[in-house]
Amino acid sequence: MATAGKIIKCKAAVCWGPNKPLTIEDIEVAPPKEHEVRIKIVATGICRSDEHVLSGALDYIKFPIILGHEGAGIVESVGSSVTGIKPGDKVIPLIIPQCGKCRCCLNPESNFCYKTSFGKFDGAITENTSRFTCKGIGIHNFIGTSTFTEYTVVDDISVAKIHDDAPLDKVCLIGCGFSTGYGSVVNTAKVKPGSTCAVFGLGGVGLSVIIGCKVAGASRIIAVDINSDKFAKAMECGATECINPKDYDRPFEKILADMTHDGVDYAFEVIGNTEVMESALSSSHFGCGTTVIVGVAPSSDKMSLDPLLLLTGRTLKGSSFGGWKSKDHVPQLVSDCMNKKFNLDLLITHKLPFQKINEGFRLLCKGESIRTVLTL
Ligand code: COD
Ligand code: ZN
Ligand code: ZN
Repeated sequence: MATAGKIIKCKAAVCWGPNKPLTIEDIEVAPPKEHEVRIKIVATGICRSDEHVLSGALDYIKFPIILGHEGAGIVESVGSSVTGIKPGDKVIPLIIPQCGKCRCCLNPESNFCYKTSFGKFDGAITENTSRFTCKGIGIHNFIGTSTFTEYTVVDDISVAKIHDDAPLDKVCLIGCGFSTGYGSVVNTAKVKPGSTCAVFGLGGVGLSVIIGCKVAGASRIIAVDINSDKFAKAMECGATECINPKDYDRPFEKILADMTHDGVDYAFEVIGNTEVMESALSSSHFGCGTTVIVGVAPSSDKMSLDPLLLLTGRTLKGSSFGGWKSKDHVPQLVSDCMNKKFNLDLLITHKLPFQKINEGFRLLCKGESIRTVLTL
């Protein structure tokens, strides 16, 4: 392409610090170096951890930064030594890379990678730099992705090539929220047909858990939230019943035990609340129940756990990015979406032009949207 090897000037939403609206700025995006890929972003979802940075909840983030980690686009150019990806390819940037060589990548049971910045958020791609500048100031990258910009540069281990006909304004959700929830069911819990599941928290990720439980053939999917406004959407996604803990004055695990002959087969915590994690574990059936933690609790919060719950046959697990090995599995998830194995339209409540990004955040904060997809 004519722009290959050159600096690209384009628009990006820059976050200058917590609790400030994003501003659309003219930025410069440097060409990709060795093992890097420059991508024209076409669509991006606004996901929960973008909002956590904006509200100041993630205090280790470095500013200024370009947020966004749930995007899809088209490769503009590639740096040297990049194989398997070429200009014109449709791609999804990956929040967890897959180098294919480290101890985690070589373990078929793990979807982590030594090269991940997930959990350390150092604001850089591999070379410890980013390719963005604005008004002469270097701008940090977010979890190796940064999708709130017309062009971004990512490491080649942090991008998956997807089907040429993939609808980018839908499959962008596969970059984080959908895959996180859905994979926690099919990979981490390995829900079996006919089982009983409880899903705590009905945001975009929790609804994706419900979609996964339905695909896995669960016969009961109990959706739990303290906000009953979330129930209609949960039923649409496949929940078989919805309950609000606020409607009861007994410990919630007792309510669930009564409803399910002593507990559920699978419980999912999709909020990030340690008390709910404890309640989810207690709601699972002795001898066979599995609980999966999907929500990320504030780092100061600790879970307290009666070891007897585990000793008597319950399993407790955690799941990031749904256990998917990112580079291997994202293309398959995109094909599954195109083959209508699941319907991402259920999660997309709003579509806005990129310039209205702050409106998208407002909708998410107020709980009025599940997902807003921005098109660039
Ligand atoms: N009991 C029941 N429901 C509750 C409770 C409670 N005590 N507290 C809150 N809820 C409900 C809320 O009403 C809401 O409906 C739901 O829980 C949470 O919804 P959202 O919209 O906040 O959540 P999601 O689905 O967009 O995101 C959930 C996560 C678990 C991913 C998120 O909150 C999280 O933990 N993010 C951590 C950051 C991270 O790294 N995530 C991965 C990349 S985004
Ligand atoms: Zn996310
Ligand atoms: Zn690796």
